[in-house]
Amino acid sequence: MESSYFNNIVNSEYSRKNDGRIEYGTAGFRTKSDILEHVLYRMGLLAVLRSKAKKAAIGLMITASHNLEPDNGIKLVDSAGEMLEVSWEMIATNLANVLDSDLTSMLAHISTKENIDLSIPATVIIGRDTRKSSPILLKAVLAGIKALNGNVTDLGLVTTPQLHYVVVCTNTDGAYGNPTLQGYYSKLAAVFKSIRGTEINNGKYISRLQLDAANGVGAIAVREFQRYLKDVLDIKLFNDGSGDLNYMCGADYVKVQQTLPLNIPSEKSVRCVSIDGDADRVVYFYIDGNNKFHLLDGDRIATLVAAYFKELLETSGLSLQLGLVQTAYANGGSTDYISNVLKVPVACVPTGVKHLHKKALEFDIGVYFEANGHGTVIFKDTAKDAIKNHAKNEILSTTQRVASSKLKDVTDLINETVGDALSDMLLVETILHTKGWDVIEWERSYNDLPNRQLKVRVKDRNIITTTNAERHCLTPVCLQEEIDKIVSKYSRGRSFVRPSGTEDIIRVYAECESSSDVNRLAVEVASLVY
Ligand code: NG1
Ligand code: ZN
Repeated sequence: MESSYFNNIVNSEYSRKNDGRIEYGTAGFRTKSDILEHVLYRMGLLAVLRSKAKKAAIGLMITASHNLEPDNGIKLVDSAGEMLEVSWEMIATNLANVLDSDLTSMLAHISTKENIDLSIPATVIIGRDTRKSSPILLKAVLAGIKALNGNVTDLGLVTTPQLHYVVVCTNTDGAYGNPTLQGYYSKLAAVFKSIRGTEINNGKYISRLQLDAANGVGAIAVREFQRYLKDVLDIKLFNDGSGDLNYMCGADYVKVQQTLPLNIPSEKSVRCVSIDGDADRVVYFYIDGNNKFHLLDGDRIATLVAAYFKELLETSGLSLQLGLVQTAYANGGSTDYISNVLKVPVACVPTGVKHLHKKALEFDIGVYFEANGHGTVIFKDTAKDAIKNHAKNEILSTTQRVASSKLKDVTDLINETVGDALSDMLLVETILHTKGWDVIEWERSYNDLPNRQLKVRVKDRNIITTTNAERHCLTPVCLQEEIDKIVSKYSRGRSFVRPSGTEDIIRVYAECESSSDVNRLAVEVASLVY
């Protein structure tokens, strides 16, 4: 069957028109949209094979997340809603780069090597962001899926986490929720409302926030939440899609530039939220009475969430192992706080959600966040059962019972499949509401060390290789020694360099005690890699 099955697969409309190599990186394929059509066609083909291999529905998201409008990209979502299995990343890269003349034989090779039963039906669930190039790329994907007779569920304009959610719900026969957008909104909104009860405000917490949607697809989802939550949470929407995507706005801009996004009114002490172009990252910020900008990033969200879970576990008397996973970009202030004050085990892994997710699976309850605001909480099945059963335990005291059922409700508010800006936001809002905290109280738990990120353009970023969760350079030889020398001059100094997986640059990170020195530290280290 195999050789004939892949006949007529080469489609002249989607022939490979350039020689440049493209790689399936931490965020799938991502580059200028005008050189992506053949890649998207081929990913349509691959998604059908992956679906047959897993005997389940597979997701495809067309997005370039926080990148500017001219870029686009595609990532595959595996059957349990997680990122594509690592061994298939290489298969995807090979398929994207093969000559048209070898496409048929490579598909046959993949299906033999992966032992794929081609008679099994395939389903591919597709989502896309609001980029102007997305419809053309969608057409290419659809052509690929159709060429191998796959079935398609096209969700249209959705956030990346919504696509992950629908894939999981589809493959678990609805046990995780209804596999529709309506299922997504109603599940999260219902839990959010039921936890909040009738008390809309509490203590210093006021149920109002300003949200910068990066002019991306998240704005559509926010409008839906405005409808679902209109009586309990007042969300003022900015950068709602009428301006340029991710241009001087969105979570990445706010995190890296540490400044207000365009269009957000600088109202003193008002909680503000920025999400990115596909709504899988979220950061908070506010302006104080002196017009100073304060950022509450992924590290802050992680510590708030971990502290809350720790409190609920202790109060309910439930013994589950809680752990937190970060990357080298986590602020040293947050890591000290987690280890020394919260006393929650903390692990550091290389950049990229797949690494964080994998490590978090080792804990009963694993909280993971990148400093840029991409993260979530995941639970072992046994932990979820324990939480459910504990809430029903009759010998619990009232305090234990209340904590126990809160723990259960909060679990339902989390999109475990992937970092989800809006589900994370609802979780933060829930915790702040419960504690009666405004954003200033939240910030009080620890001090961030002043920090700076720089991008350096080099000829070949891959000359830099790293180890120890990217915190030390292996090559070029002696580079680490030079970095160490510079860092040792700064009190509480820390700095590292690594090649980006999504842009053709080297990233430089620096932090130290003094805000007036941190720029100098970053520039000194950056000058070593020019
Ligand atoms: P690179 O370009 O490899 O640094 C960036 C982010 C990652 C992750 C990916 C995927 C930083 C420093 N890096 O990766 O955390 O989110 O994009 O989008 O924020
Ligand atoms: Zn994103």
